[in-house]
Amino acid sequence: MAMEQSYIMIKPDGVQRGLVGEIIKRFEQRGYALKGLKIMNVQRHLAEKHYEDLSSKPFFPALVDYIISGPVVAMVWEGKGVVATGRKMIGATNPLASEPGTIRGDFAIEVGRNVIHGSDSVESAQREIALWFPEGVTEWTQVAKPWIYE
Ligand code: RTP
Repeated sequence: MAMEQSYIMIKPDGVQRGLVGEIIKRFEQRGYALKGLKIMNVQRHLAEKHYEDLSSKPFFPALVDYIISGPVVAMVWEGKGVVATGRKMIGATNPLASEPGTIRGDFAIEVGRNVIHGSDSVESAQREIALWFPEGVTEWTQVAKPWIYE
């Protein structure tokens, strides 16, 4: 049975601030499996496509400039409920409203520097994974599965 996948991206501020290891650690320790991982500079058209639903928002130009301002770490994480749980682990869009213990609640202050992206639905995840990983992701079996799932 195919497991749910989410597209998780450490934004340029998260990379520049050295939070890559901390963020990967949180998803790994939760029990999720890393199926795709790369660091990359983002072309403007890819950032615009990723956030196309927000293209009419006043903050859209600043958002695109932010995403292309430095390398991002693009990831695919897999596991039961990873889309919704990933969003909980990330915290509210506005870091000041994010609970302590969440990634944004522990590491961010402003909405325009909120460190990380996570897909907001299974459908968005499928679209985003196809967009960011056109080459596909890595197939492997998490041997620890029986110790994570009953
Ligand atoms: P993301 O897509 O990055 O995971 O964030 P999200 O679902 O929590 O929030 P969304 O509404 O999709 O917004 C996408 C990103 O746009 C920036 N933003 N800036 N200045 C503003 O009012 C504002 N609102 C949103 C944030 O970087 C947000 O993560």
